[in-house]
Amino acid sequence: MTTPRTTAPAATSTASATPPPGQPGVPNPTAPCASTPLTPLGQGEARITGGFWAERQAAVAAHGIPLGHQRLEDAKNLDNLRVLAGLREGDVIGMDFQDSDIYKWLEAAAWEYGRTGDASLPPLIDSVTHLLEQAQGDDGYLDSVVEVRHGAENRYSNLPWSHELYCAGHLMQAAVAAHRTLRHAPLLRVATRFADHLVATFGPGKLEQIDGHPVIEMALVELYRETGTRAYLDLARYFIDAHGTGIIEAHGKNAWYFSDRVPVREHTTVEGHAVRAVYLTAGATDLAIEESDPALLAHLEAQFERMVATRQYVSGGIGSRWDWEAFGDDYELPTDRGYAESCAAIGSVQWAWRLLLATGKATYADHIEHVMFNAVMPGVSLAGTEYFYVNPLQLRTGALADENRSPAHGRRGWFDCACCPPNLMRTLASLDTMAATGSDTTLDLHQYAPGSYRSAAASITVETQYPWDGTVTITVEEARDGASLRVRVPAWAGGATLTVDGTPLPAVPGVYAEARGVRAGQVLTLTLPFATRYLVAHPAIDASRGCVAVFHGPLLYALEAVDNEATLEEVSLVGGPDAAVAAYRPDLLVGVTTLTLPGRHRPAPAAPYAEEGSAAAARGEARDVSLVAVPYFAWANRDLGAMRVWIPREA
Ligand code: FUB
Ligand code: ZN
Repeated sequence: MTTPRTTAPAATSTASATPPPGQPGVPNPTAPCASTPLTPLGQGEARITGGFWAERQAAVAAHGIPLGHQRLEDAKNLDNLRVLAGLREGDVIGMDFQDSDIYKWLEAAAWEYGRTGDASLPPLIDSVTHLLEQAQGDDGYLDSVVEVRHGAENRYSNLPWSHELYCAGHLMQAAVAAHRTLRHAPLLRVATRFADHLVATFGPGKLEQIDGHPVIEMALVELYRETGTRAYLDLARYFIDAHGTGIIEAHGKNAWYFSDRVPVREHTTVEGHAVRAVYLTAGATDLAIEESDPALLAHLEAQFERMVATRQYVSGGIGSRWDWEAFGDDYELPTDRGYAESCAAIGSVQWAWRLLLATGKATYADHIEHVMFNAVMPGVSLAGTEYFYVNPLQLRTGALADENRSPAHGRRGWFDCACCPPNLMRTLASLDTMAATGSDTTLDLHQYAPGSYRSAAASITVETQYPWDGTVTITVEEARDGASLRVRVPAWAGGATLTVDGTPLPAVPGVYAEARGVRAGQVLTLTLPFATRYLVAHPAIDASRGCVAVFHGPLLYALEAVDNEATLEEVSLVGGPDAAVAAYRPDLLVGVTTLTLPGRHRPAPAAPYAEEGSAAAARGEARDVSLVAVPYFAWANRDLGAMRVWIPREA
């Protein structure tokens, strides 16, 4: 046994059985310098207490988070820290960014504690923190893989790939979460010691380098918000503006992949590795917020709009290329070989959340809803125990599971590269605070989930069966004089209505409906028509041509082989969406609305290619079939077989 690196006393949190009330969620723009029309609520102020999201959160909390800790032991992530701390002999194991899985899990545990007060979590957070304290260098540096595998002399020598600042960023995000929910000083100290080391090391006239994987930018801004240390914000600005200046290229690496081809303030689109790209733009949005920079903000809004218009799947997934886990060209959105990494969808939500806070525009809350339901949630099983890394929109009959991440395996308990599972955990555990925002005069409801939401102006309770039904009932519990309640009306919800104690108010899709001067005891009823909708793709998205994607309310639907006896490659839809029959099935997939759609099965010809109009090109005899579709997020929770989102459409 080697000598322990430090003899730091065991970390102890000040955890009590219940979290401190009203601790801010993520992120928490500061006042007065932050320029946001919307202000986040704390975790105690925004509480999802039931319904769809609470059930998904509960599954991950009951199974995913405890199992996640075990996986960190099984995959040797924690042993890596023990080796670095001198508590264990041997080498480190795994990816360069192996420490980041620990930090994302820590962040999930911290938010989960803030959400529920689960008393089993603080001791785990304490023990991991103590290990971090023991592993951290005297100068604040902390990275098990670099220190042990490559040697301390090689710190920051391979920043495009080493992920040292990426790991630091996730550490900081975990520390901010634990400080907000647990007042956890020891973990915050580990993070600020590392941050102080980075401030001393990087920047103009110092080491003028960037990490190949952003996240440090968002993290430093959040650490600045939590501690008030201005140097962290300054360093975030340095890293953001250093992108696109040729630093990565000078290492002989591909600037496109690393979001380093064009400066953030000049880029007109997103490109390269998808998670990297949107983590960087999310961090830049944080900077625009903190520095009240309308030019940067407008630029980022345009970039976001372009991403959504040209490089996003109908599910909201992004990053279509398996090669390099990257964005493709405009409209390059294959359905069966789509990549759409779970982490990339999470990054898209993080970016949209910051744009929502910065602009107050309902389109960003719409985006969060859409991506959470249809691109993030497919990433985790209904049991909360298994995960998809890759989220294509089609799995072919007989698909071969050719590698670790292949969706043809079905969801998996963990991955060699385990970025997605703990990312999904932290996203669900912190979701409550994205549901509403508020101020002295308003309370804004962005997402519909049963719960209680409280700003300085008003407090409300919400009841709803959403996303299975479009009625949202809001009871005003308390309200200051003149308080306004603003409720998002989704852009897809044509015909939506809002009443206050039965009196109608304007409810225009795509903006917030506002009830002014609400009083305690009033009941607002938002009604969103849940008609089935068929969406067609832009003609340049070749893979989806001639097909429709089926939506019902906010949810994207998919056909699965397990529900349909006809071969999915040979079916088509006939008739319009009005013919769809929706039925809530409490017994199926922990309760979902299924859609029965009129369709047709036509056996395919044997020849792969045949002259147009020839007998060889003719298909077999058509027969009418009823196609059963389930929400896409719930696919692959039963017998794994073929699945498709885009369905050919016959006139
Ligand atoms: O590089 C760290 C993470 O691993 C990325 O965000 C994921 O795409 C995966 O490559
Ligand atoms: Zn991932």
